[in-house]
Amino acid sequence: MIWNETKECMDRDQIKHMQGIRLRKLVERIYHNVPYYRKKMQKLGIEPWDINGVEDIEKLPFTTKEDLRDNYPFDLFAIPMSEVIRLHASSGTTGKATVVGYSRRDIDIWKECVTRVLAMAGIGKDDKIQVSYGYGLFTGGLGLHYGAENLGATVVPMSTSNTKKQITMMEDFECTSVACTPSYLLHLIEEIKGKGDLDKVKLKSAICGGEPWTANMRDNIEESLGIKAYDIYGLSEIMGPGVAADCYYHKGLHIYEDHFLPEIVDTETLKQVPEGEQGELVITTLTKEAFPLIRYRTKDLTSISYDRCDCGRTFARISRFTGRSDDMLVIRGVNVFPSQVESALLELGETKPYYLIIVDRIDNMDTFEVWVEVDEKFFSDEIRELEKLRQKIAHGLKQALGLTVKVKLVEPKTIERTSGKSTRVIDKRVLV
Ligand code: DLL
Repeated sequence: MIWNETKECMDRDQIKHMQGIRLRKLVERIYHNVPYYRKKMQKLGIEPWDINGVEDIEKLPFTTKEDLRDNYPFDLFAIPMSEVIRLHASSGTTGKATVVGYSRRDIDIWKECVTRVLAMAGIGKDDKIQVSYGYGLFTGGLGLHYGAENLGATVVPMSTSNTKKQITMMEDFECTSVACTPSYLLHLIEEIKGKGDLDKVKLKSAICGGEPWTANMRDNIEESLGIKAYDIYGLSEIMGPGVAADCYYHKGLHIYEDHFLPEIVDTETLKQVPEGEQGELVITTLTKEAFPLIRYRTKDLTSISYDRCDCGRTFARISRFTGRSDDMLVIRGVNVFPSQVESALLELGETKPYYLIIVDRIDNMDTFEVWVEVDEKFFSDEIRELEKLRQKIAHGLKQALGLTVKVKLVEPKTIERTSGKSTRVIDKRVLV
């Protein structure tokens, strides 16, 4: 079913024209309502009327996660707080979270985008969708939830964790779709297979995203369950899930260009690269009211194609992501920057400035271990003292990252010193 053919199948000239009008309005709005953007534009000598269409986008400055941190929590909001009806947040590069606000219209547009994604995956009113993304400040749970309700499907709001209960609900309620990270779905599949209960699962589709995954992981999911697994992309800074998603043909993710203007730029020169070439995805939010972003550097690496898809949709498609241009890790759907670990350790004290993060994937679940060097005296003290310190650090890291962390305390000079850039992370997950 194509839910919104008129919007998703416009011809390219129409799309460009509409984006131009929306971009002009956006620039005017942020110039007048967000002092930070106004100053940035004035510094570059740009006035709102210099932006007449999408071809002028490169005149505008980029926005980065650091800009969001510098304006924490609300200084980039473009409407009064009385008009903001929801806040979400995700990890910042250090202690401070990235905060996002939504007006009522922003929430409606978000709902519509997710509804399109689900409709594109063939989900309708007769389906029951189990939402196993986290509910709360993370955008996954509520994003999928409202989109599915808007479509008229029956939502089972499971959120994360409690695998046994997840499986019971999936089987007893005869859910026909599930929305969760691909690695968690693989974990669920292993558990269900282990019980010999695969025939009790009535799924027809899965909506997977929130973390990088490979074509092999998708094949594994599709073949194990005999379903279609769709890729959904998004980031909280821009909106949440539903910025882009793939269709039945799995030939790239359609980006909702009526709301998001994509560019692919070279990570060194920051100039746009030609269609089909790899670079960093940069997004301008064309319609957002509360928290508009111009040229936001997502750090996600991909390429773009403007050809009409086999499904008939004309919105540009971005290819499966090949990685990130920064050091952000996605652990069980949670974003973690090594710098967050560093600042949490610094705050706790009692450790040396040497740590090593070891990431692995065991039984399709990500594991996150941190080795921390501590003073020799802890090793000569009673073992109880060492264990107390280990627990304190594990607790502190859990608070800071929102993630269970296995901590190993090691003696000074255990962690390899290098003359160049030190290796803070060993990621053993081979995404195959
Ligand atoms: O992960 C929003 C989301 C929730 C998307 C549920 C899809 C499903 P953040 O926590 O801000 O938001 O993390 C965003 O996760 O910049 C990518 O690096 C990564 N990511 C998200 N979806 C995909 C995907 C949500 N389909 C960051 N493929 C992004 C690869 C993805 N990476």
